[in-house]
Amino acid sequence: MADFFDECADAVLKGDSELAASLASRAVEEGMPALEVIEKGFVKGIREVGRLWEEGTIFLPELVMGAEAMKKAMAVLQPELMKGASGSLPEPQKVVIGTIHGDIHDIGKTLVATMLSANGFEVEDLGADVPVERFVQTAVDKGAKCIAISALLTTTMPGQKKVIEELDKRNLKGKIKVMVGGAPCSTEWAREIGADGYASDAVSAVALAKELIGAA
Ligand code: B1M
Repeated sequence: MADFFDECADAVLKGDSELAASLASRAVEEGMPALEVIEKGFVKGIREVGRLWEEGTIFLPELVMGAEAMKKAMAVLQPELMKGASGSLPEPQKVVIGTIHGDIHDIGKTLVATMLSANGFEVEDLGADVPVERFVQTAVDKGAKCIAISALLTTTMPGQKKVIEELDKRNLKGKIKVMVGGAPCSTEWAREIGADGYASDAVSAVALAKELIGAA
């Protein structure tokens, strides 16, 4: 399957949305494991796009085209992740998830949201560029015990801390758990801002959410 994963990565690298979508469809038709195809193929491609952009080999239009190709593939593969849903929880548990204010990166966050749903969580996905207040208010309104905040920019990471400060202001810190994730985040960062945990990918995000709500 390694060659197929390379083809998927290449389609994103070329910014070829049509090819990315057709490879994703082929993966579905041939019954390949969707998460593996996403992570070993398409995610590898988009990270390489990011690397090339950072070193100045490609420019913003190519970054945008890579992201579009990635999203087309994800649209085909995400329903498959739900079909493979294995999980149920002892009782219904709600998680509020979103990408923090100022940050429009939503591919990883959406993947995490899908995996949480597939594993039995009721997920309230607020999308991207979500104001601090909205995370907290939604968690209160929906009775969620966990808020999951994604940040992909070093400049937007401090927003994750603001959500925790807002919970603290309302005496909700510890009652509503906070997990953080996204490429620039880390366990150290989570500790520094007083978050309850950090997850590096969608699978560990599910395990962490279960641990935080006491269902692990
Ligand atoms: Co942008 N971008 N981008 N970008 N982009 C990065 C993040 C960057 C690292 C690229 C680079 O320099 N190499 C860089 C940030 C540098 C920094 O902060 N120091 C960057 C920049 C600078 C920018 C702009 C400022 C560029 C500009 O306009 N000049 C701009 C910002 C706009 C804004 O947000 N205000 C911008 C825009 C864009 C696009 C719109 C073109 C597009 C986003 C499209 C979209 O998401 N709808 C884009 C993309 C695609 C990227 C890269 C290339 C790929 C991100 C991605 O989708 N990865 C990215 C480079 C990189 O990350 N290496 C880059 C795939 C995804 C599956 O992985 O999101 O990491 P990821 O999610 C993982 C884990 O992190 C984890 O699970 C996921 C699955 O494994 N995870 C969580 C994520 N969230 C989680 C939450 C959790 C738990 C786990 O619970 C809380």
